[in-house]
Order: sequence, then structure tokens, then C-alpha cells
Amino acid sequence: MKEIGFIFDLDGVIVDTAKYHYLAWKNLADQLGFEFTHEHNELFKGVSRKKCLEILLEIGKVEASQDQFDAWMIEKNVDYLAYIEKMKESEILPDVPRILNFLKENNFPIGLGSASKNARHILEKVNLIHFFDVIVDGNNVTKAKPDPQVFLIAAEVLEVNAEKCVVFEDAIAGVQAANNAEMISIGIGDAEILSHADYNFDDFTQIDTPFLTKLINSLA
Ligand code: B16
Ligand code: MG
Repeated sequence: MKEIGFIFDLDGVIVDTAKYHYLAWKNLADQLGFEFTHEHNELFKGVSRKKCLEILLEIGKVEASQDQFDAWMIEKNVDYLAYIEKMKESEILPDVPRILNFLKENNFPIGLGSASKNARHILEKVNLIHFFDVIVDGNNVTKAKPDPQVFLIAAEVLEVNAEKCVVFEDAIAGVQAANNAEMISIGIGDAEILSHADYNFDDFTQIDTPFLTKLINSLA
């Protein structure tokens, strides 16, 4: 077993793809004739595509056959992927490369734990894929966050005990999933919303080397 591992969520932690999810869901809502707001989009963070469409149809009070539901899932994703195609390295959130470089240089195993089925493609687009020793995403799980499955699979592949894993998350369900896995949770974003996290930071610019060193020493 290795000593300590680090697991990153994707959307809201490494890149802000929530804005593209918003545009794609809004396109579908426009087509179906109801409003989809930024407040609605907040409900979608960290939530699977299927669950998002269920919530969207509830918002619009729209009923759908299974075939229609499946067709809208595909349509939304095609639309979303068109935005992803234009993504560049400049869209990586501030100081994420600094943290990844620090962990890599110090030989810590690094994993991704995301609900997105497009995670691998997005990491390729922004040139970060080489940092990750394992990518666990929406294609690999049967249970959604707050279930700990996504992070437990990552820990197993990284060969790190769950209690020695540190998870970076921006969604309430994601922090709960890390806590349910008995991992160390670091909330990235609003500390009031992510109040169940072990540590809170607005973004990675606030996470300095002394903090990381102290955290690592406390787990070693
Ligand atoms: P896809 P994360 C999540 O990513 C997003 O926050 C959520 O809004 C999205 O519905 C979900 O991925 C599924 O994404 O449609 O690409 O499979 O935060 O878990 O990295
Ligand atoms: Mg997220």
C-alpha cells in the first residue's frame, strides 16, 4: 500500500464546465418551452446526466417516453460536447497545475473521481490527463455521489487506504461522498455551502505548500 493519495473532482474543481452544462441544458429547456435559470443549474452540480434530465423535466413539468428521454440525453450531450471541443488549457482553474505539479514531484498518487462520462475527454482537451494515475468517472460507477463508490474505486486502484486519501470537491454531494468514504474532504468554493468538509478554500490559490506539507505530515 502507498501512504497518501489525492483525488480530484472535475467540474468545479479542475475546470468550470458547469457553464457549458448550463448552456446545453438551457438549449433543451428553450426548445421545450420553459425557463432554465442559473439557480436551477446549481441543482445539477455533481449530479449524473440522467438525474439532471429527470430534474429538468420536473422543472418544466414535461412528461417523456423512455425513447424521448434517451433522445434528449443524447441531444444534450452532443450540444455539450460542441462547447467542450473549444476548451483550452487557459480554462484550467487557477493554481490547479501548481498543486498537481507539487503532488507529482513528490510522487503522490493522483486520481480523478467525477460523475461525468466525458471526464477523460475533458482532461485530454486541457492537457492534464498525464497527471492522473487513475480516472474514475460516470462510466465506472453504479452509485452516484453522495455514495462513496467513485472515491473508493479510485483509492483501491491507487492502492491507498481510504482514510489516507484527500478529496477535493465543489459539490455538497461530493463532500458527503468523501466523508462517507472516510476520506479527508477539502471543499473548494463557498464554505457555508460546503460546511461538512474537513477543510474549506475558495479556490486553489489559497492552498499553499505549508498547508499541504502540514496535511501530509498529519496523515503520514
Ligand atoms: P456528463 P463532476 C458532473 O461533474 C457535473 O458537475 C454535473 O453537472 C454533470 O451532470 C455530471 O458531471 C455528468 O456529466 O453529462 O458529462 O456525464 O463535478 O462530478 O466532475
Ligand atoms: Mg464538481
